[in-house]
Amino acid sequence: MNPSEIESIQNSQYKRLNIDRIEYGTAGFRARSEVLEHVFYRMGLLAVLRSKLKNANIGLMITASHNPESDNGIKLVDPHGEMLEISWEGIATDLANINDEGLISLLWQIINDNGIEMSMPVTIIIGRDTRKSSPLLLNAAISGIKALSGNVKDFGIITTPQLHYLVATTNTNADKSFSSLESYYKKLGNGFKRIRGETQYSNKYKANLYVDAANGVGANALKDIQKYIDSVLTINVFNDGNGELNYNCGADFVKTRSKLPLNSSNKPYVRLASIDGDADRLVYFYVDDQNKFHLMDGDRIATLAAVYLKELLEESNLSLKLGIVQTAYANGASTNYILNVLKIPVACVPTGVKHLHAKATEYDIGIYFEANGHGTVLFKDTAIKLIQESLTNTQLSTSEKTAISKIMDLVDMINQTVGDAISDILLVETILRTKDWSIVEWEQSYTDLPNKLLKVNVKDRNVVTVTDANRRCVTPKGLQEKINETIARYEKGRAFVRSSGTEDVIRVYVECESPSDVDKFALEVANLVYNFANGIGPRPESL
Ligand code: 16G
Ligand code: ZN
Repeated sequence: MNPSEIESIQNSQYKRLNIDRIEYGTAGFRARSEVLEHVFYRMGLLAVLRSKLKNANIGLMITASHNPESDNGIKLVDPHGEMLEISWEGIATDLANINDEGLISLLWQIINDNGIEMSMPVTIIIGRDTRKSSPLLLNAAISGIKALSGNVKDFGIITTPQLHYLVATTNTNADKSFSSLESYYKKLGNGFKRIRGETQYSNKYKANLYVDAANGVGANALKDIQKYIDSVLTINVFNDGNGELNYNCGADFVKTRSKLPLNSSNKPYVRLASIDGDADRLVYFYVDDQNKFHLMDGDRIATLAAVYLKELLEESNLSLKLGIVQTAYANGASTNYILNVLKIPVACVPTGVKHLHAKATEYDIGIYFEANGHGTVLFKDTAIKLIQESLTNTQLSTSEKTAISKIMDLVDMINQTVGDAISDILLVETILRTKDWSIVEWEQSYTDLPNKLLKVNVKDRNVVTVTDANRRCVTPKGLQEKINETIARYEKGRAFVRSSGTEDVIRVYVECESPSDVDKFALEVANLVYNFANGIGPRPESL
């Protein structure tokens, strides 16, 4: 850092507020927006250091996803569009919490520990969701970037997956020019139109989708993608910004409450979808003629994609290994279906996109989804090369060629940097149309086991530590044994507990065969957590 940079940081208006320690959690910092200005300033500083270290553009996304409008958050995006490397999460946390007097020396420490070459010019790519607090916080981040002489490329209001895409593609553009949103829409939209080919659908599939955009940034993106997909699919957007962000709507609301969002049609069998506030999660749903709600969550999207890719791989005769990555929250029935019916390998990893993404890169084609609707499909570079080469192979049969070119269209249509609700909608719609399935046929592939998710308030959520992809509790001592005894009393019982990475609570998940047992099962496990982990507030006695 040169003297004028140091002076600028020392004189900055963004002084640390006297707040509790704040952590770079599962998906960056998230808190009430009014306490975050100094954190954003410091993340501006950190993004410049990371960018210099990597000699590449780094992204900053300003969003608190499905949290209430009053919250905000920030996360760093690494050069290939992936989440910030885990070893830097601690650095980000330290930098956010250090008092103002220690700031310069901590910056020096980061620079020296990592051997960062400070003279290199860098640019930080920024995006933000629609929150009202974002412009002010954006200024704080820009101020941090400029204090260390970084350049800013501000894409304004965009979805989180768009920011990931822009960072990744900008860093791979041969001339280092900035990618555009137009290139994103064209890539997705063209893949979607091409793959359609001459497929005729007539009966069950209707090319008409209703999407709840959580009153967030996804509403713009859905309206924009419509321009690139012509009338192949009509997307009717509701909760498109006239109401409050994420309030009684959006993918998280629909998944956790298992009910229709505000302003939703309740016409039987109409295919509906919800995305979240920054458009990286997607769930589908419908109501039947008894007005019963049916949810098609991330597990369903993963299995649908797996069915399709498996068929295409068989038709193409390409020898590529397909695998699926889930978390412990995946419904046991979905895992069973993948292993025993589809006969595709499944891996289970801890919650959080970075874990799923990393594991999925191990397969030639890796499908990953969290039950909450975040996920995508990854194609290894070597797999893409093989697909491209096969397209020019004159020995192949017509059906092999058709299948291979469809896989290539999928590569275009799918945002591989991170789960992307817009791209995932195109994927789901492609498959339903190809199979001429209504949402009911989609649901018929397997029956979910009844399940329940509860929260328990405790004095210190860090007392609960877990291992084995969140499935086994290490501390408090004795808790896991008691949970095991409880599980043993329920047919097909499965339960696990873990501390949330985004809220100050312990989460409890249970599933079992009998719908009438699941509430009791959940309460028993929640009470064990309450007792072993110094529960506070009301005891979990009723749901
Ligand atoms: C964040 C994660 C999501 C995870 C959730 C768990 C990203 C981009 N998002 O939203 O993957 O499922 O946190 O929250 O990583 P929890 O720890 O509060 O249950
Ligand atoms: Zn989100």
